[in-house]
Amino acid sequence: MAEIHELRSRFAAALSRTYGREVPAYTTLVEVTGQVNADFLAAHPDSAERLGSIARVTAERHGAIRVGTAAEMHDVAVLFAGFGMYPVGFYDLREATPPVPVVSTAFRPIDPEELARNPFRVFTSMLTTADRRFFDADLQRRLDGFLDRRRLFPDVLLSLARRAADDGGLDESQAQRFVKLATGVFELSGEPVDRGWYRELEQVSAVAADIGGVTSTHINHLTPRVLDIDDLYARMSARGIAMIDRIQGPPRWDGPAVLLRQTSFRALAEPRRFLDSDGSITDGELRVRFGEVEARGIALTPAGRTLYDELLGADPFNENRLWDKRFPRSEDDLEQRGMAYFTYHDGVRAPIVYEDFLPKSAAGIFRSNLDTDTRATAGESGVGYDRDVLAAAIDREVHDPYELYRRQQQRSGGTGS
Ligand code: OOG
Ligand code: NI
Repeated sequence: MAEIHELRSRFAAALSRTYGREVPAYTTLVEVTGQVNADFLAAHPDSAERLGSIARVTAERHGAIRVGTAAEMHDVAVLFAGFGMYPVGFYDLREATPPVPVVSTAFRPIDPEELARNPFRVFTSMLTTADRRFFDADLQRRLDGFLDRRRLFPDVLLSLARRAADDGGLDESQAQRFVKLATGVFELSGEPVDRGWYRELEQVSAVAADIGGVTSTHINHLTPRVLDIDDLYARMSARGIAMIDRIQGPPRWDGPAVLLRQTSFRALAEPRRFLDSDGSITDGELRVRFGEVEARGIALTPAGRTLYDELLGADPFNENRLWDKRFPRSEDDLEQRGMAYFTYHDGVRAPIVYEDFLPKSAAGIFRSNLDTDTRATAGESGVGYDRDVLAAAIDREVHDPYELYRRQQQRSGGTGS
């Protein structure tokens, strides 16, 4: 039998192969990431693996997908449970600047042993079609109708996922089928795109068009993990790949790596076929899929996170100075101020790696890859898309990331903050 973690590893690897075929710049990114990691490991043999073994880091990816309805989100939850990935965290990107009309969660393993085996995670966003600040009643009705008519996930795929989740794995032939079908649903479809409909949605939001303008879904980026993101940024730029203008997340400094630093390159124009109103099919292109890379640091407690958010919200020109002055300069400081999570096996303190995402960075990543920002009209959101609504839609618990880190710390003999 192929156990769940084996299914997850194969799924991540299969998506990586497919994405590399479809988006050649991704292959370059993975190559350069591998070189940076090898050099970093050679230069820092004692510390490079403190936040995860090199085997884990080399295989580590996160993907991002976007769906249109609560029913689709429910199917996503069924599918990912078959790979041992569960919803963690609630991100409301409508509150970002500029706003994106989605709410999101991340599907990922939640047990430390499972994370160590393969931490594959997928940032999953759901379109908020009932939010009147973005969609008027007429557009919502047509959009919901379009979304209700499509099926993203075949029944056979969902039943294989249920079986894997129930039995803790699948026999070899079913495992192969499961991974193949699951990878297939996230490939870019060759179906012609209805030009008028796509353009209408694009007027509201490019993300709305990407989600509701087509009859399928796709992975829109797949992100490798790098040990030195500043080095990676420089090497990619030297190869002539234009990265976005900054690294999202905490600034570069010589103190402890915390949370998550990410950067990306712009979506590439890819050939697509379009269906025009007169019934003719023509060639064109769309920019939807991009490249991203990330470096992970220590998970912060709510107190640490509050300080992070405060410093990040401050004057950007002062960010580095403020950070140097106010952020804990060492793991000892972080621990003393109760600002980060650690394990304490056999009296040895080790940092717990941050396994989640950052809403401000996510908004920056969304934005860096769009030609136009979305404008929300004034007014009430109309419908409460909150964590409980999401949990009800997918009929499972949306885990609180802090709770998971705290539990891990406590189980190792720490007190938990
Ligand atoms: C998701 C953007 C967020 C990240 O790493 O913060 C994200 C999307 O583009 O759908 O992936
Ligand atoms: Ni991402």
